[in-house]
Amino acid sequence: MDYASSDVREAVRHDGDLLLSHGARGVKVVVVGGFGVGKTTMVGAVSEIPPLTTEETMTQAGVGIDHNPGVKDKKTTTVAMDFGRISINEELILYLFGTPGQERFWFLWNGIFEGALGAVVLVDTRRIEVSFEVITRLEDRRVPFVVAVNAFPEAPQYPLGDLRTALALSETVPIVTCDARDRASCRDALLALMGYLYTLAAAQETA
Ligand SMILES: Nc1nc2c(ncn2[C@@H]2O[C@H](COP(=O)(O)OP(=O)(O)OP(=O)(O)O)[C@@H](O)[C@H]2O)c(=O)[nH]1
Ligand SMILES: [Mg+2]
Repeated sequence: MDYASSDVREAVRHDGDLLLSHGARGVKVVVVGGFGVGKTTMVGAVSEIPPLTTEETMTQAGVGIDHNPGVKDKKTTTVAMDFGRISINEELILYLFGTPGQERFWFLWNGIFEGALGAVVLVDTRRIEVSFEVITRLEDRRVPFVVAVNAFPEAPQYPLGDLRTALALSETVPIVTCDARDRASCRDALLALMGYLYTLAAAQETA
């Protein structure tokens, strides 16, 4: 499926304020990223409804199986998905699905991405390497995405150009910084994705 398709043109109308031509429309968006980058935190922070979470306690049984260097204090992990909702305006509602970060649950991506128009890739600059495989998979699926750097206080800050190079992103992929705990910041990241989807759809229309 080509995600930058007529669906996007139908879903996103850019009239200065992302207005739709008619009626409220729901758009499915996925929050994705490596283990412990803040996906569940982001969905919970930005959702206007109590988020659905599927957190399970991490136990000794996962030692040696789960890849968790750098996230030693983490007590729970997503085992299926997160779900939340945010109304951008009266006509555009985003349904947010967060993926599990542990690679052993990545088989669930197939269902989670079904019908999604785009994704926000959360990145933790202390562990950029956990994002490589995620981005490769999105590119393989041809899912449009923006990169949102979750600015953990103790994380190194790199120039966005350096991050673009490190993540091997094309010039067109937007990179924004955010705080996954902050609603307005997460909303801005989602708006960056909406704007990007519009740009892709408009380019396709004129092609
Ligand atoms: N300081 C700080 N902590 C954060 C931020 N985002 C998330 N956290 C914390 O980091 C930890 C990981 O967050 P989660 O939201 O569970 O990460 P996740 O990506 O959903 O993790 P998995 O589902 O296990 O892959 C939690 O303890 C959060 O409270 C942030 O922006 N700043
Ligand atoms: Mg999670």
